[in-house]
Formats: sequence, structure tokens, C-alpha cells
Amino acid sequence: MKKVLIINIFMAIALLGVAQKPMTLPIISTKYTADPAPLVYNDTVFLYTSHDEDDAMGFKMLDWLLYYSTDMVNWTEYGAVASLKDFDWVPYDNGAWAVQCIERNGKFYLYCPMPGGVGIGVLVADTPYGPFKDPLGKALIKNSNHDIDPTIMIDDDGQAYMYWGNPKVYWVKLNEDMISYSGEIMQDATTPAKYQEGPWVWKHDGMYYMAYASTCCPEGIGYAMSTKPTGAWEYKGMIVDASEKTRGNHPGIIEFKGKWYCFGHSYDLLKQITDKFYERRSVDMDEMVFNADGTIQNRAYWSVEGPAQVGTLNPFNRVEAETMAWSEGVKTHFETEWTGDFDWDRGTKIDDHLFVTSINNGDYILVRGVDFGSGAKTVEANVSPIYGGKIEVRVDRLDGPVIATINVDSSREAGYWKSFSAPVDDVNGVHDVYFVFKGDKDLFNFDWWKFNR
Ligand code: FUB
Repeated sequence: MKKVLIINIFMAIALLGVAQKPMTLPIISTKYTADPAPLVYNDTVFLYTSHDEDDAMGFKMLDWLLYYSTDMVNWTEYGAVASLKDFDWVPYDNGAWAVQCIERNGKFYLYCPMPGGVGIGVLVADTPYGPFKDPLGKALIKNSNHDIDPTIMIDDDGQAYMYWGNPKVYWVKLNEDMISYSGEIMQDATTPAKYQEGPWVWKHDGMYYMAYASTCCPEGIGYAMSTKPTGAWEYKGMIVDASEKTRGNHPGIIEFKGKWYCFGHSYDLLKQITDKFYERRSVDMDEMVFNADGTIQNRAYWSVEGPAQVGTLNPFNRVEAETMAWSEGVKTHFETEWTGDFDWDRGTKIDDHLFVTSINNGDYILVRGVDFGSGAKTVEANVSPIYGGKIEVRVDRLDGPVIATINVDSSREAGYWKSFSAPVDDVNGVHDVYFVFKGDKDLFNFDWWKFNR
């Protein structure tokens, strides 16, 4: 009797724990990410972020990450696109602060601030994925000890402006080559009220907007408007209120397929595991709505469910396992060591690749809005077995109906990748899909999945 009571108490605590966990509050759940810098290119949102290391106590930021999405709820990790090692002249390896990437004439410019007076460098690539190279071999901006948080706006007449700084806004006109500037660096009278850092400038309906981390600390996301790209800026209010849930903040704002989105960051992921403070942040995002007079609607905080999905996800194409709306327990890993990873099905060596790892019993990946159309016959998962286990494919809820169970044998050899498949029960239309991992521990690594008709 006593044993049953204890078990029930444990079950109640466990259920309470599940209920209290945010479903999809931060948009990236496998790493700590900060300083979101979204770029819309070719119907895809490329999201560049800073990267707080898992063991960071203060700022421990070595590289910049890239994620991408076409539906605003499922994000695919691409991996690190650049790091401080890409700059010969930077004297340290910890200081990869808030970047922004801008496309101009088919080239991609990644503006990278290095704190402590080292300056703002620029890397250039032919694709949004890189490889990014340093064309200057020195800082583009080396003006003061406050050269952080660059943001770039290209006006309708083709003139590009760069804004940056804490606690004042500096700005300068960039030349068309985007790697040099003309004229003086300006500072006076351009800092809007309640500005702290992290400016993000854009144009909408003939007006110029500057969003920024507003007041410190905690910081929310405030904004100001101007009739000119050079100010004066009039403070208009908060897009996201300052809140106990955050401390710093950093906006990134885009229009994608007719809707506007505001990105920022919080400590929500960290707070799931500890109430201690470390610089381990997570990118959040939600829809942003303009009022008829051009001002922006306020939101107290990010919504738990995030914005509505734009379209659906096609499960009949190969989908990278690191595509997810949310996950628990798992991590991602980019294989650069020479492990001799081998594709068992094709009989070939595998190039460096990113995959989901640290998969243990009960961990799961959520992929939202998957369109099965009139149905699927089989599902395959490409994995590298360790101790082996099962993937339960569930729909709609974490404890929703199981539509397939993929059995993965254990393996004595590390680094052998193989597809395991299973029949799929009756399913059609659009569903959220949960890949729920079952077994003991260290089940397998997971590279991609695909349904077949
Ligand atoms: O991420 C490092 C610094 O913290 C950024 O440059 C600031 O915007 C703040 O987010």
C-alpha cells in the first residue's frame, strides 16, 4: 500500500514536471544560442546566432551558428558557419559576439564584432552557408571600446548604413562593396531613449525603425521610429516587455511571406535545469504585428506555442534529424574527427556531417505540421547504432498514437550508418510528429528520416 502511494506521488511529480515544461518556447533546444540575426533569402529564413557553450559561466562564445527554416516552426541546424579562427588578427578565441549577415548582389556579408576594442570584422561568402572568408585581414570598424552589435540596413536608394554600439548608437555609411565605408563615424544625437545595445534597423512603409535591447537589466526589446535613416529616433515603446525571465536581450526582425517576426533571447532553456545564472541563452521568436499607424503591438513575452506554421513539412523528402520544433534530452554533433564514418547501405565513406546524438530512453524530437497527404506505407530512419533501441513514431502528442516502431539493432562498430525501416499504420493529413526514443542508454546516433508512400 505504502509502495503504491509512493509510486503515485512520484508519478504525480513527474506529470507535473512534464506539464510545467515549455513545449516550444525557445526555438532551438539542442544548444544555447543568442543574438538572433535572421536573413530572408530565396523563401528561406537563415538564422545566424551567437553560441553560448554548454559549460559557459560568463560569456564563452567561440563561433557562430546557422539554422534555417521555411515554415517558422521547424528549424534545421546547419552547424557553425564561422568562428574567431577566421580572423588572423583577433587576439583571442572567446569573443564571438552578435553578428548580422546581409546579402548584396549575390554575396553574403557577415559582420562580426569582437569585444574589448578589437573591432568589427567582416567575412564574405558566395552562399548563406559560407564558406566565409576575411577579405580585409583587419577590422572594418575600430572606433572605440564599444564596437559591438553591428546591424546593417540597405536603403531603397542603395545606400547601406551600419549601426552599432553600447550604450550609444554609432553609425556610418558603408560603400557599395560592403567591406569599406565613407565619411565620418557618427554618434551624436542618434541614440534613442531607453537604448542599451543590439540595434536592428529596417524600413517599413516609408518609415525607419530601430529595435534594440531596451533598459538594463532585465532588458526587453524597445523600438524607435524616424523619417530618416540617420535619425532623430523617437522612442515608441516596447515590442517585448522587459521581464524577470530574461536579463539581456537582442532583437532580430524580418518580414517573411507577408508576416513580420521578432526574434530575441532568454534564459528559458537554462532555467529548465537550474535556477542559477550562467550566460547560456536561447533564441525565442514570435509574430510581430504593426498597428495601422505604423507603431508595433506590444507583447508581454514570447508565446509558448510560437507563431503559426507557414505551410507544412513534406515527410516524403529526406528530412535531417536535426530539423525540429522542439526536443528533449538530445544533442547535435558535427563530425569532424576522422572516425571513418561509413554508409553501410551505399558502401561508401561519409563526409563530415551533422547528426542527433546523446539519445537515451524517453528523449524525443518534435517536428510540427507534417503533411502525410493520403498516407504513408513505411518510414525509414538513418542511424548509427550504439546499444540500439527503438524509435516510436507518435502523432499529435508525446503520448499520442504510435504509427510506427522502428527497431534499431545494437552494433559493436562505431560510425556505421544504416537505414532501418518499419511499416506505418493508417495516417493521413497534417500531424505533429514525435520521434520518441526507447531503450536503455546511448541508443544510436540519428542522421535523417523519410516516409515512403
Ligand atoms: O552576446 C554577447 C553580447 O550580449 C551581445 O553582443 C549583446 O547584444 C548581448 O546580447
